[in-house]
Amino acid sequence: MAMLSFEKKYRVRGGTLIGGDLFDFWVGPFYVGFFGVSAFFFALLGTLLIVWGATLGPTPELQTFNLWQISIAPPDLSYGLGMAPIDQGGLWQFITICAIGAFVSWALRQVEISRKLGIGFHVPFAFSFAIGAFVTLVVIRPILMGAWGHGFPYGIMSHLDWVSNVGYQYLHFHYNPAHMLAITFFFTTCLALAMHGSLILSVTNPKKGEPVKTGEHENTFFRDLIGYSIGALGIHRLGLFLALSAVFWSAVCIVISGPFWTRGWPEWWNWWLELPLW
Ligand code: 07D
Ligand code: 07D
Ligand code: U10
Repeated sequence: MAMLSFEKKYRVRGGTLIGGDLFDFWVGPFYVGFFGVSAFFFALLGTLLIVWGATLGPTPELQTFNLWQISIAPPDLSYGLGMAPIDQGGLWQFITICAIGAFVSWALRQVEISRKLGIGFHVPFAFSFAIGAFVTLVVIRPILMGAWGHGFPYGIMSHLDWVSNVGYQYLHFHYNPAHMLAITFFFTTCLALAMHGSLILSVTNPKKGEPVKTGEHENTFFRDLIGYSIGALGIHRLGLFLALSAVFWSAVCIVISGPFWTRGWPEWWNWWLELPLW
């Protein structure tokens, strides 16, 4: 079915989680829905708060609007888990609420669209892992450590400084075992996507005049090469598993740094030297 006639068929009422028919319409290509309005609201408000925060910054005029220099810092550690004045981290707290509001709205919008289409909830399920990692960084870990000041600053360069500083607080972050797992899953995700993308192109995009090949060719390539093919559905399951595992272990690696391990990560490996076996 051509895209246009398909859209006519499925662009009908229903499937909303909240708001009934009220926002059940499209604007151009975009589905709106209650969560489209709330996502739009939170994203716009959060962005405006960042712009406002930029004008309050210490570097006036041109510097203020250097996109790379804009940074909204969390409150000082001395504010603990309380609210801070607006120009001393309060803004960061409001922007955090807007960010979570926008991300969660976006996920629920994915749910409504999936319901309309009668497809699974795999996409919102996957996106919720990204939201989970963000919430781990700016809500869960700060709460476990007793201060909002442990969140990362909202700025392009400044958030890199935060990652580096926090990394070196634990001496050598590469020795964090969950960080190792996360990195391995990220690298494996790239390997899997490169293998899958290249295999599909090699089969479905042949030279002029050559016929398009089939799933049999895909299977046979990997059986000939490594003795096993995971299959057309299997590679997508594996890809999703690898990517979600990468984000999951990322969240684990940062939430254990501080709340559950306060020394350098190289020292964690002493358990090996301390095995009674030796
Ligand atoms: C390609 C999908 C499109 C999304 C893009 C990002 C903004 C920010 C905001 C001016 C893959 C849009 C960016 C809306 C503008 C302001 C205030 C996704 C694609 C193009 N980071 N990070 C980047 C975010 C964290 C780290 C780039 C966000 C953690 C390192 C971009 C978050 C840690 C490096 C960016 C977030 C961390 C980056 C490219 C949230 C650990 C880089 C991102 C909400 C996870 C790289 C200058 C990209 C870079 C980079 C955005 C969180 C580490 C600005 C939105 C705290 C080490 N990060 N990041 O392509 O070049 O993602 O930085 O959690 O080297 Mg980051
Ligand atoms: C948090 C992003 C969520 C995004 C959302 C959506 C918008 C809309 C709009 C485009 C999690 C946002 C959307 C804003 C945009 C439009 C229109 C994703 C998030 C919800 N590290 N490290 C990681 C590596 C070192 C350190 C993770 C590698 C050093 C710290 C990953 C190396 C030290 C932290 C990773 C390396 C150090 C991490 C990041 C190599 C520094 C974290 C991925 C090769 C000296 C962070 C949860 C991630 C983490 C993290 C990889 C080196 C420190 C596994 C490959 C040794 C402090 N590092 N790292 O988590 O786990 O994505 O965060 O050296 O906090 Mg590391
Ligand atoms: C995959 C795939 C596959 C495909 C695919 C894909 C995975 C099977 C079949 C998809 C992959 C690609 C297309 C490849 C490229 C993708 C990437 C590299 C990933 C990164 C993507 C990007 C960088 C693009 C990001 C773009 C975004 C997020 C769009 C930005 C959109 C907006 C700003 C609008 C958002 C819409 C919303 C919120 C809802 C509707 C709202 C509007 C239309 C705006 C108007 C608002 C209203 C009507 C509501 C009114 C609002 C109110 C009342 C609130 C206001 C309140 C105030 C107080 C102001 O596997 O193969 O192929 O394609």
